Amino acid sequence: MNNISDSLIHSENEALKANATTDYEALGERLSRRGVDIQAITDKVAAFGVAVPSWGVGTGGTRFARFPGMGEPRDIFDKLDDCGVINRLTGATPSVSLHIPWDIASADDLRAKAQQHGLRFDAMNSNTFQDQQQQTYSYKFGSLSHTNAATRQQAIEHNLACIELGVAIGSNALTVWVGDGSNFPGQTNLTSQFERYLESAQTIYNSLPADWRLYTEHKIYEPAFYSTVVQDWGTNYLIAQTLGDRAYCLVDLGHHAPNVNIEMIVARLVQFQKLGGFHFNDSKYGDDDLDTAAIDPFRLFLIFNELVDADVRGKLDKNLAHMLDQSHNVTDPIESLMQSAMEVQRAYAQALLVDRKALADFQQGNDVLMAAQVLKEAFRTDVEPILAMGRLQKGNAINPVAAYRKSGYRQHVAEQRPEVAAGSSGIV
Ligand code: AFD
Ligand code: MN
Ligand code: MN
Repeated sequence: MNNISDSLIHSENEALKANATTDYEALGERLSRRGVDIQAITDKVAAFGVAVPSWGVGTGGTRFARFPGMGEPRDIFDKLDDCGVINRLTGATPSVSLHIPWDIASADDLRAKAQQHGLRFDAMNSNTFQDQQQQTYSYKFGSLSHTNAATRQQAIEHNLACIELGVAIGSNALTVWVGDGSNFPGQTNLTSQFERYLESAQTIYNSLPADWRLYTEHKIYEPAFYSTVVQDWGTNYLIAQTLGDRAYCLVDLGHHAPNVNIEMIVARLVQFQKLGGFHFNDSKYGDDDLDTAAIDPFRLFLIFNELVDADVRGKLDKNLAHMLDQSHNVTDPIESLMQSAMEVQRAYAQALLVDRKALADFQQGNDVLMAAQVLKEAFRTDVEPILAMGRLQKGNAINPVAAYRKSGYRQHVAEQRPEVAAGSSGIV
């Protein structure tokens, strides 16, 4: 259970309500001068949710060390309690994405716990980048693309088991990320390794229930440092094309080379109907898994600008999977995930404010400066009153982090959840 009571949220909101309303009305007045109806934007943003990764509520680590956090969840049920807190306060995270085998439990128990918090299950994530106890074949040299057929088969069967559990808990998608690749030139034949991957992935795809989707996630490097089988969006697109209609590319923001134009990748995948969804996070250098928009909020805005542009043209897939994927080493994961979910909503709100007609006209006339300014004007708008009012109207907290701290939830669970010993490393 969690101790975020309705009365706590109510009393916290009472204290903030007057200012929130004044700010909202002031922004509403400004936006109406631009012909924008603030309530229409508020409704869209408040209805926009992202899935929380179950692994995100634990304290992560780096390749060097892992420092345990206070009151870390011991199992998937504790994790779901934490996810319940995030959604209760923000109203922005109605679903949870499970990682198997980390989160294995009985389907009935999972469903019951999720129901208790009003949560749904988003995409299932398989794990063939680590060896599990009692596993026959090692993934040291790969999984779905391993040279040994029996190892590939074991990895395939693991994915099928993920689907089976997913069906039982109401999920409808499988996300596959593999660490397969090579560390030295010559270690692997790049072509045959990809052939083996495709064959394995096809077998998994062919077993998908009719209403399921398969998301494959590309990542430029790590844990393999010379080559990675699914290293970029081009390869990812080839996979989705090869497998079939229900195979889509998942874009994790941290999985590209520095300075890559991610919004353009998004535009391309949308254009060719292969964008499956996102893993939102942020990074300075590599797959840093920092809080969403912590480093480059403008980039997140530009990604949402592409999504809204596609939506306006009637080209946006309504079933896109929006998920967070972050690792927290020095913050309280619940606070970071709440913050990130709200940052995603913020970028969406800003993108909805772009004057699309003006932008199209400036683009058509090659008025570069003004076209850029149209985007900047939307990005510069402080949409916090919209986000806050959306939460207030839905009965969530105007200021989720403040309400969370006031609740004493972390101290409360710390009493029930003993500290987990510091492992050697804890990369997730
Ligand atoms: C990886 C991927 C991913 C995967 C996770 C494992 O981003 O989605 O499931 O880390 O912790 O880098
Ligand atoms: Mn990811
Ligand atoms: Mn990652």
